[in-house]
Amino acid sequence: MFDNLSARLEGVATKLKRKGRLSAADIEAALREIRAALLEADVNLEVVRRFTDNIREAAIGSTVSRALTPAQHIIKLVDSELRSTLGGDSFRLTFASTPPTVIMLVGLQGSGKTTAAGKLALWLRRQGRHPMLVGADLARPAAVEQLRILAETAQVDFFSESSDPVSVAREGIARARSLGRDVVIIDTAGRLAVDSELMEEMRRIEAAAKPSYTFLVIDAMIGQDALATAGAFSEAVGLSGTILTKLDGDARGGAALSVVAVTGKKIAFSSIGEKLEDFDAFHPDRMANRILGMGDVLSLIEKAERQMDKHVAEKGAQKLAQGKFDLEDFLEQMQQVKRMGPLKGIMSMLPGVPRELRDVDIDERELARTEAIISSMTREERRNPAIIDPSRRQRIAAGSGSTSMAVSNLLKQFKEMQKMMRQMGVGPPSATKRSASSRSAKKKGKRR
Ligand SMILES: Nc1nc2c(ncn2[C@@H]2O[C@H](COP(=O)(O)OP(=O)(O)O)[C@@H](O)[C@H]2O)c(=O)[nH]1
Ligand SMILES: [Mg+2]
Repeated sequence: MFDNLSARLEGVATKLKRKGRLSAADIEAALREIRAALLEADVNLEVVRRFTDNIREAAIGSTVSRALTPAQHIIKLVDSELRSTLGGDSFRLTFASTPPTVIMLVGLQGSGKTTAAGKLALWLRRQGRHPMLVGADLARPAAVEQLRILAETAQVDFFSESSDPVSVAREGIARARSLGRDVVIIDTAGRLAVDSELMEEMRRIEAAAKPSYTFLVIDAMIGQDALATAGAFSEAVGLSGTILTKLDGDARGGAALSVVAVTGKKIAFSSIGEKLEDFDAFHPDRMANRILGMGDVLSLIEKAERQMDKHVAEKGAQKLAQGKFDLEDFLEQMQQVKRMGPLKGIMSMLPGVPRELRDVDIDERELARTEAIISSMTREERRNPAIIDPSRRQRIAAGSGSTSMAVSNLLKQFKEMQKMMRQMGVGPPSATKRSASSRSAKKKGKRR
């Protein structure tokens, strides 16, 4: 899900990054592309309109932080708009002071209610709770059996009986209380469409069970029409939030992005597969980051904004862009980065870092050695590493308590890094200015 939307938003970001300053026309062009991307993903029209309006307003009304490039600034605005479209802050489940906490699941047939009931039970059990599943979908005998099997797999208690849905709910809660179970999850019957009989049954169960939470289960694969139908539930019962299922599907994601606007409620949980474990609390910020496809680069931007000395960061970025970034800047930036906390945390936030690398411990001692070597260089050597000949290398090695080999390795790595950064076009001002100045820097380097 969201693959296409992600790719298109990433495209917008890439285009923006190539520009230094953003004109009003640049912003409008980006907004048009964002709008097209959202519409193509089948996002509700009204949601799309609000989305782009908010970004426009924020882009015009705010001053760009010195630590961010204009492109980063827009990306940050898109991210925060995605996040608020997805509900803003995460939903928080709290438990009744006198157990059991009663949770009722409602929704259209096939939306994934019964499966979600089983998943939620397992999720709660893993949080140290003792849930009981109650099967109040008596429309089909198979539904009760489906839930009983899920309860068995999740290793939680189960209750149902062949009476009527209201007394099953009431009896189930009484049973849970007597067994000392602290959460009751009631699975109810769905229909293919909202009908008055179904709504009436839901209301009667609600009146009898007095649930602390009523969640509307919504299949993220459904289209806008079906979503509006599902939204009708929010008027019939006192909805607490929604559970979004089938996020693993290949739908365009429009329903997922419209659900908060349509129901007026937060997404509490999401389900991303058929297995019982494929279920978790929903976090709008993480989902927004995922859609933007930038790892947690936004948290990195924020962290950088909070903790980096903005002036130093900006100076570094500028020199980088001009192709004048030298070892002295490197040392300065390294010390900045170190102030930001354990390297491991920073690594894990960088985009494109493979998951398996994120958990690797970074050798902070190695970093200290690097710092020592650069510190043993003269200012001149740092600014122009080309002058470091074997005798200087030996002096630096002795001064930093390392070896001549280590010094030349570091210089080699630094050269590689410079090359890589130039290729990636890291850093602000305009693209034309950058290539012009890096060309002249290269020429100067040759003359020396
Ligand atoms: N791929 C996938 N399938 C799901 C998910 N949740 C439910 N399903 C499937 O959707 C179908 C309907 O689910 P069910 O719980 O019976 O829906 P109900 O009618 O609302 O109770 C079943 O085949 C489930 O296995 C999910 O997150 N991902
Ligand atoms: Mg069911």
